[in-house]
Amino acid sequence: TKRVRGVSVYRPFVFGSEAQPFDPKSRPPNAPPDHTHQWRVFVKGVNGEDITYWLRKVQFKLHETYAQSVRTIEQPPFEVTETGWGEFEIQIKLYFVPESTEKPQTLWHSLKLHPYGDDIEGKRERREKVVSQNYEEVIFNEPVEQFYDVLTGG
Ligand code: SLL
Repeated sequence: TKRVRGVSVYRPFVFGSEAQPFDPKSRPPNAPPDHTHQWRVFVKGVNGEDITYWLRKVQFKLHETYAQSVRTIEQPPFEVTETGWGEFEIQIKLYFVPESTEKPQTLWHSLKLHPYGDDIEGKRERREKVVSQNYEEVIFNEPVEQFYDVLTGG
């Protein structure tokens, strides 16, 4: 398969996490007693854009304190919702559509559970959602022709 020489194609996406302390009056019934937060880690398109034309699946590797710490998500939404007590680094592996012939790319996200900045106490009391997300671009350098067509809608 031929590559498109001298061309790089950039595709934007967003990845990150959202976390919220349990409501003391209604903890999730199945949450272990030491868990304090519900959280979600995700990979998604910018403004809800469908990115499945280049992203095939996402593998999230959680802390080894989690049962089945490797979670593979094969269709959108590419996300994992969990409960827990601690912050840790999540390994996120992006797998591209087969016609791309691209190797998976790995990124890391620091799961944030706790608010920071001004008014930490107030934020805690209001159980404010803690959002930590990044805009990122995947770069496909000299994509194979069949994938270049997919990427550019040709
Ligand atoms: C810490 N280095 O000590 C981190 C580890 C681990 C978080 C955080 C619960 C897992 C379970 C959980 O929140 N693990 O279901 O037991 O802060």
